[in-house]
Amino acid sequence: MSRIYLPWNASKARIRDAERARKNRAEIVRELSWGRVSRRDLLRMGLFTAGGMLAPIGGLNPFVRNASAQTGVLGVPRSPVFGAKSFTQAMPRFDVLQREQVSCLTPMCQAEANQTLMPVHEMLGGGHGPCEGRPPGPVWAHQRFDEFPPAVCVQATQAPATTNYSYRPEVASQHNSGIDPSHGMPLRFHPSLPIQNPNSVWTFNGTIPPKLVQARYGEPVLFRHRNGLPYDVRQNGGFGRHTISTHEHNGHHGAENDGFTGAFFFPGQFYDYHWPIVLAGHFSMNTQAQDIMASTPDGSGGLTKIPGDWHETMSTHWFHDHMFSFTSQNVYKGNAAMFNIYSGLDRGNETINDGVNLQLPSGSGKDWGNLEYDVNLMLADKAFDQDGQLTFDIFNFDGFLGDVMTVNLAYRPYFEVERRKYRFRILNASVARFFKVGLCNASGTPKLFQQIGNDGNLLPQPVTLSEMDEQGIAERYDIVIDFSQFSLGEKVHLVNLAEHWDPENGQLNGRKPVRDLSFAEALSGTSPDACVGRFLEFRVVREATGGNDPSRVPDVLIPNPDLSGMEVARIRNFVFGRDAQQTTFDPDTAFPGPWGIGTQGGQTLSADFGRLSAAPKFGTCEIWNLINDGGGWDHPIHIHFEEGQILGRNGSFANVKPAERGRKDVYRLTPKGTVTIKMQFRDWGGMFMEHCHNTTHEDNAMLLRWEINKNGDPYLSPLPTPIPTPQGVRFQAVSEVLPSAL
Ligand SMILES: [Cu+2]
Repeated sequence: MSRIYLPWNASKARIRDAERARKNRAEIVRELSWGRVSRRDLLRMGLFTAGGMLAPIGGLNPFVRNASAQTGVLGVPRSPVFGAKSFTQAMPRFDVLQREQVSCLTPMCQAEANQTLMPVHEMLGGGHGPCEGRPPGPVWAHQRFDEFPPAVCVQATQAPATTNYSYRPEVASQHNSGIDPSHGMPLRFHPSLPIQNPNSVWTFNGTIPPKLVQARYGEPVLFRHRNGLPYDVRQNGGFGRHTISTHEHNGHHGAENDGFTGAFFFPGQFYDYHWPIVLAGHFSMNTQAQDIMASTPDGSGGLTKIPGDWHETMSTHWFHDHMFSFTSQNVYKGNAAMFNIYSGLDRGNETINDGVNLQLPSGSGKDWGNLEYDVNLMLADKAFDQDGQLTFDIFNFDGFLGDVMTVNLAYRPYFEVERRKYRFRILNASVARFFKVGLCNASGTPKLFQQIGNDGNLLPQPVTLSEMDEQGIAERYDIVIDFSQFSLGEKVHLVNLAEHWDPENGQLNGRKPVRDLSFAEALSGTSPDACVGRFLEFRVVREATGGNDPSRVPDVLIPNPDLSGMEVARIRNFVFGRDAQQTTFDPDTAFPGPWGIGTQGGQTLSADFGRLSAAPKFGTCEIWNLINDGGGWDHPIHIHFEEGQILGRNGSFANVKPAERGRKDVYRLTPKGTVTIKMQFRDWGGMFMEHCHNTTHEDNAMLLRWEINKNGDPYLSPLPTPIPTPQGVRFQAVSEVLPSAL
């Protein structure tokens, strides 16, 4: 079944049937999320067909009384928006999490997981368990903790929805469309939409706007994530899991800080993530920190040189949940934040002209990290039930699609700008929806802007365009729009041109965008896909503050690291496909498909986080071929820890678009496509993942574990698998090591 939203003129009877079916499906989702029935059970009961449909079996089957269900086509009612109109609410800037002294931490952070015993809530089995959920012992200790003692800490609590009384946009309200942060901000997607129930939405600190962490190279961050979700697994508003694991997306850190899918923690516990924030190559290149290009703001206008390869400087990350087989629900429910990393090159200060700073649009009041003209945008499609509460439907293995477009968790907002350049860091935080973002004026004429970054990395050169490439889930595209090309009072829009509606079967299609529309088509208002068209309105309300725009977009940003001379230790092939097999049946670590990954010509396997599928040797360089099995799907494949460069698409570098010629961490395969990448494995070790970032596919088993081994003590080969429980983490041997892994 694909997710199909009924037309507005659908009959009342059909809408009623659809709503009843949705309620039935929601009950099954609830039973699943409570753990009273597992997806394995549903598969065994024959409720899921090979095609990912809910089979017509009595009792649990929501389709039995609906004739159209027999063809697999069943609508769900469109999400009600309670009369909310587009562009009638201001877009809130991100809520910046406070940077604190490490001495604020209670208890203090430590290299190995804190195993101090605490009483465990009876809903979690009672008894006692460790206060920190990180797996214990030396293998999961923070690597090189003494060498990189945390210089700053950031704390957040994953919590049910509540009103925000401590919103910190870190810009004056004139740079936040007039929003007064001292007013409490209830958790709702628009003033016309109902306030979300506490368990409909779970976010960082339980509030909106989404959160932003600011950090700079050379200043290790300790991120303490507390789990404040309900102890009772059933108190989840129908979807979402109360155990979490937090992945710093594209982080170049030790694996104990990567948010491994099997290293989750429970309500009442915390997990200390140690993000040293070093340049890749820290231990092997420029080790004496002699190159000023490898540098970080010193806090007073100067630079501090740091080791590593400056061509590896990263800028725009995000972090989000990675709970095994619940990632899509948890991220959708609100476990998604952004993380800006500043450096000598990308300083977040547009006036310091020191020969290193690129002076990208940002601001100048602070030494680094100015946000006035540097704006994070989180795009996500959502769906509501008839009460306006956030809803989710897992009975769709193609990919969940919503019909309500949000930016920074606000329904189709507007944002006030000055006549000057702005940087926008655009994140696709959807479950399965791809975007294709373009810019146009009020009359629909496409307008030019510059793409400066891809996956958070500044490109070798900016690329000028009026519409970007498709943007897969988790990809970040940084752009600069120069609003001086517009007049005061003008309104210009970001437009989504990627349509997931499939006219052949009349359904929304979670497999890939079905069609990239022209501006005229997207703006016509006729697309059955409600997330197509204008979604963010820029209102040009002022001249540039100070009368001029000191920011620049240089012709050269960050050249790629030169990998051409690197010896290739290994070529690996990964095939991403359907109808996967499961060869291990560990109830804690294995999950049955339908999606999977075939490694080195082996069979397509569904996820088992106890299985080791690849183990590149520390300090080597490899070429990986990411191959789409076909079937008309796209898969945005994310490889943790190491970013790569695309050597070719379908065998040719000529097929790689200019805006993809930087460093990447998510690779859209395109239908039938193959992407060839080159990567190095250095600095840190441990267990990492590779998976589809269509999180519906990921959760339904298109995920594998790989390890960087032989990094000296305490690394074993392979590592034991952590099995978290509220009473402590136990370890077990790997369930399988693929013969081709080592
Ligand atoms: Cu996929």
